[in-house]
Order: sequence, then C-alpha cells, then structure tokens
Amino acid sequence: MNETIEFSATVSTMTRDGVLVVTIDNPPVNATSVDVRSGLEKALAHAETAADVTGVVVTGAGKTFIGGADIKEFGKPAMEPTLPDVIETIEGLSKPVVAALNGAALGGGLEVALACQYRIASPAAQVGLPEVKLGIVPGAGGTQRLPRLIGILAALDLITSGRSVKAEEAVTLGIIDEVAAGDLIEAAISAAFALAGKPLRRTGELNVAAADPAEIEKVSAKILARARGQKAPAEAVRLVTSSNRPLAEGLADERATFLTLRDSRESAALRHVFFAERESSKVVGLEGVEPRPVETIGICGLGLMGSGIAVAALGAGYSVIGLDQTSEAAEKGRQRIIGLLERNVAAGRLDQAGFEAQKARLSVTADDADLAPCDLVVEAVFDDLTVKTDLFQRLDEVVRPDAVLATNTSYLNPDEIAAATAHPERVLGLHFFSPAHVMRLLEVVRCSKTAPDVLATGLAVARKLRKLPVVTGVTEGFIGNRIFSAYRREAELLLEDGALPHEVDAALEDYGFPMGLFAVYDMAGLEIAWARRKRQATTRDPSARYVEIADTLCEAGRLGQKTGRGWYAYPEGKRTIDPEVTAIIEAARAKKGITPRAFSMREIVERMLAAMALEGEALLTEGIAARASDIDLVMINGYGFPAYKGGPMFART
Ligand code: 3H9
Repeated sequence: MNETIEFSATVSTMTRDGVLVVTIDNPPVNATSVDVRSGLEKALAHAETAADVTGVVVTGAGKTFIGGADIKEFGKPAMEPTLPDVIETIEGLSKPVVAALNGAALGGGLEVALACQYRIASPAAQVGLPEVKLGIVPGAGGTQRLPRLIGILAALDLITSGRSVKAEEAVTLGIIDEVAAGDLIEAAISAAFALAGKPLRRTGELNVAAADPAEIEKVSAKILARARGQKAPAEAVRLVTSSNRPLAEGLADERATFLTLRDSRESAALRHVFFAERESSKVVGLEGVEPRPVETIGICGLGLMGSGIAVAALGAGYSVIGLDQTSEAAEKGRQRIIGLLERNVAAGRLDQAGFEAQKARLSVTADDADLAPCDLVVEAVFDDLTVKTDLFQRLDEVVRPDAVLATNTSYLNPDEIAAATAHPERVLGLHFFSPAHVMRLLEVVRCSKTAPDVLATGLAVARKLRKLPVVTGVTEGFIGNRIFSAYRREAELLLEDGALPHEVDAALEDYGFPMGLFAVYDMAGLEIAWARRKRQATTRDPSARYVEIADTLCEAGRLGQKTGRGWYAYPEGKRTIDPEVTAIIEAARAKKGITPRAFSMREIVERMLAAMALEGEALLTEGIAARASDIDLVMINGYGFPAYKGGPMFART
C-alpha cells in the first residue's frame, strides 16, 4: 500500500494495485455524520480523477461497517453533502466501487453498500434497513435499490420488519455477492481489480423483477394490519411496492417521505426509546466495577415463572440447576422446561443440536445441597415473605458466601428478605415478567445493602439473557407496578366520574395499547389484586378516594374471563358489554352522589397519561428510578405502552 491520504477527520484512503481503499473511522459505529459524508465525497472525487486509480473499496474501521445515518444529527439543520448526494456519487462513478462489509451495515450503511457494484462481507457481518424501528423509512435509496436487487417481496419483508440478516442469509437473498473466507480487504481489492474496465453493474439501473400482484397485495395488507396505524411501515410498503418506476422519481418520493417522517412525533418517540435503551445500562456508581463470574444458575421454584427463567438461562449458555420442594415437583418442572425448549425447536428458534446441548446443561433436584455449585441463585417461589426468607436462610447454608442471591418478588420488600440472610450485600432483586423466556424487561432491584459488584452481576447476567435491564430502587411494586397502580386507579376513577369500561379500553387501544386495561384484567383474573386490596385495607388512607367497583365485582363472583364474567361478560367466549356491570358502576356513582359526565377518548387518554407521569415524577423524586427514560422503557417493555409514543414520561413533553 502507498501513503495514507486523509480526506476528512474520519475518512482516509490508501492505494493498492490501482485500487483506492477508503476507510471510514467514526467511532462508535461509523455513522455517516457530516464529516464522513464530506470525506467520502472528496475521496470519491479523487478516485474519479486520479489516473492511477482503477477501482475503489469502501470499508469501515473497527467492528462495524456503517451503523447508519447519525441519528444525533436528526432534528438539526441539514448539512451538505447529504447521504443521497454521496450515494449518487458512488453509483455514478465511472470506476467500480466494492463494499467490504467488515461488520454491521445498517440503514444508511446498507444504502451505501447497495449503490456499490459489488458487496463482499466478512462472516460476522450483518445487513438490514432498521429505519422503521426509528419511525422513518430508508432515506438514501434503500426502498428503491433493495427491490431492484432482491425483488419486491423480499425487500418488503426486510424493510417493513427492520430485521437484520447475517452474511450467509444476505448472500442467499442476493443482497451481498460473497462472504470472504480469508482477508476481507484483500478479497475486496481483488474484486475491484477484476471489475476494472468491465461494464459497470449499477443497482439503480437494474429492473425490478416482476412479482405476483395478488401476493404483493396480500403481504402488504398483513404488514399494514400489524403496523396498527404507525406511519413508517405503511409508507415503506407504498415506496417499495411502487419501486418499479424511474429511479429518480422513486428516490425523490422516498426522500420527501423520509424528511416528513424524520420530523414526526412518532420518530422522535422511537429515537428517544433507542437512546433510552443504551442509557439505561449506564448506572451511577458502577463505573469500572467488575461483575462476579457466573456460569451456573440455580432456580428455586419451577412453576411457570421459574421454568421461563430456566429457558432464558439455558438459551444464554448457562448451566441450570432447578430446585423444587419434592422430587416429583422438580421432575414436573424439568418436563415443563423441556416442553418450552421443544416449542423453540418446533418454531425453528432452536436446532436439534442446540436443544440437546441445552438439555444437557439442565438438572433438577429437591435437595438444597445440590445448589452448592451455583454462582447465582434466583428464587421464583410463592410470593410470601416467610416462604422466601426461609428459603434464603437455607441457601445461606449451602451456596458459597460470594454467590449472588436474587429474589423475583413482585410486591414484597426485598430489603426484608436480604436482612434475614447472613450476607445481605449479596442479595438483589431480579424481577422478571411473565413469560420470562419471552418478555424482554427485567427490573434489577438495588436493595439498600446490595454491593456494587452484585448489582453489576445482575446487569451482566440480564444482558447475557438478552433482556433489557432497568435498575430500580426498593418500593412497593418497583417502577412498573407502581406506575401501573396509578394507571389502574385513574381508570377506576374515570368509571366513577362517568366513563364505562369499554370506553376506557377503546381509548387506550386507539392510543396504541395492544389491549385495554379492563380487558387485560379480565384475562389475568381479578382475584390477585382483590386479595392485595384486602391486605392493604387497614393501612389505607381513609381520606383518599377509594373506588369500590372492583371489589363489588369480585364479591359477585365476577373474577374475569375464566369465570365467564368480569368487567365484561363472555357469552361463547366473546367479550361483550354487560349491563349488570354498568348497573354496578351506576350504583357506585349514586352512592357517592357523583353526577356522571361523558368523556371523549382524548380526555380519557390524557387523564391516564397524566396519572402515570405524576407517579413517574414521584419515583424520580424518591430516587427509585434514575431517569425518566428508564420509566418509559419499563412501561413499553413490560406493560404494553406503545413504543411509538415514547413512554408516559416522553408523552408528557
Ligand atoms: C438511517 O440510516 C437513515 C438513512 O436511511 C437515511 C439517511 C438520509 N447514530 O448499540 P450500541 C451509538 S437511520 C448515532 O450500544 P452495539 C449509541 O447511541 C439509522 N449514534 O453498540 C451508543 O452510544 P453511547 C439506521 C449511534 O455494538 C453507541 O453508538 N441505523 C447510532 O451493541 C454504541 O451503540 C440503525 O438504526 C447511529 N446510527 O451495536 C442502527 N447507532 O455509547 C442503529 C449507534 O453514547 N444502531 N449509536 O451510548 C445499532 O443497531 C447498533 O448500534 C449497532 C452496534 C448494531 C450498529
């Protein structure tokens, strides 16, 4: 290679065998910030005019090719050159350009690669157009060039789901041409060398392959139904399905759509969620703290929750020792775990070899002493203080003093559980959501005595389990259930004030929740919350407004869907408004002398959101949640709050 030329702070080149190797070095993910774009423009201009350059290779430094456009630039005034400008230059170059995908090529990164004449990838590379996840569509040719390369149906799938594919699948689909077995840059230089002087195969000049219109129609309808009113997937469908038109026309339409969506509230909300997820792992006081090593996880209680946790742990590569009260219960738990693994096999999420390997890492027992090798023990036993403290005291006897103990309690005070143990500093809460092998949220509870490296261990395990950990302090219900209680309380106040359950549910569903609150209650059963209300009855503030309607329903045996009646009736299983419930609500209003009034959907949603945000503020003031965006993540990932609304704290801004 000859000398390095720096075209900007982030773009430099070297020439080998007449091939200009352009490297983008813009950590952390080589996003196409303005400095990258201008560096690329200059390097390409040099390639076009330099007589000794016959071809170009574009690659990224580090483990990413290009992670996409710089999302932090969104919302700021546009800076020239734009990414479409750069991409037009790449495609228009009179010399071959080869993309050497050393790692992830996402969004604008894949769009750069699509405009190149040849794409070669390292085996670890992945490609995708995840823009819809940020509430936008690809804005630099993705919706027009990808269909030209792989057809409308395959492009629809990738662009509207935002999923990324590994190098091998990308070759099969036709997105990339080759996976480099050896040195990627050497292979890319050879490819550029081989293409020099030959007619250029420009992606933008390819025809979109004909596809069955009926099939396109069917697939599009499915995508639109799934999008539930979100704009980005709908616009992506429109742009991809109309890509069989002159490139310039398609690109202009795509650009205008991208700019409108980029400035939308929906995209601002989804970008907020993107950064919130990265921010949540930054925990004050844990800088530089090393987690304890964990290889073997003990799980106490192999019911639905414990089995789900076991499946998540096996999937992440941990060895699991399950404990239950009797050998029969332990064996039943083992069967349940294997049943869940088999479901993963049937769904194609796990191959036979993986299944056998996971099964081999699982053992169950009814003898506490068998938990001795565990580095971490998670309890998922009955949510009762005596049961849990008794278990932790027994664990003190059998596990190493440096092993971490985690409680999965939802409502008990983990500080009380910790206080009953010999080493409270090794206790924390790991509050999984059911089903634990599916739900992404994991509240990591920092107890008053939890040691920093124990908390760091909880977070490291959570990440290995591919969960989204959010740290919470100790309070009744932690972050999620505290906000959820406020949400529920407000919904019941709305009933007293004049709304009906189906009106509240319709407003919430229209806002974007997958299901209204009262329908959710009926599905889950009303008895657990009823029992809790009865427990709390003596300590409740008598001057606070208390809505008795739910108690009246429970007393009438209306415990939800499984009893055929709850907030709704279920004749033949179908959810129906029940005049009996309406009468109970009217009687409750009359008893308190409340004159009901009508509520619009908007008013209902505003009251519910305000109640959640108010409780969120309280959590921040009390230091239970570290930041508002953590609260948003909890409600989005554990309670069905629509991500494209950004969470209750974002929504109030
Ligand atoms: C787009 O391309 C639009 C175009 O179609 C049209 C343009 C005209 N920008 O995830 P990590 C930061 S839209 C700015 O932990 P990993 C991130 O905040 C874009 N910053 O790393 C974090 O910062 P910090 C389409 C970004 O190794 C740091 O990088 N592209 C961007 O686990 C590390 O992030 C996407 O949606 C960005 N684009 O995963 C891809 N990306 O350290 C988004 C990341 O301060 N990115 N950061 O917290 C990803 O999926 C992952 O970051 C990636 C690396 C897989 C690349």
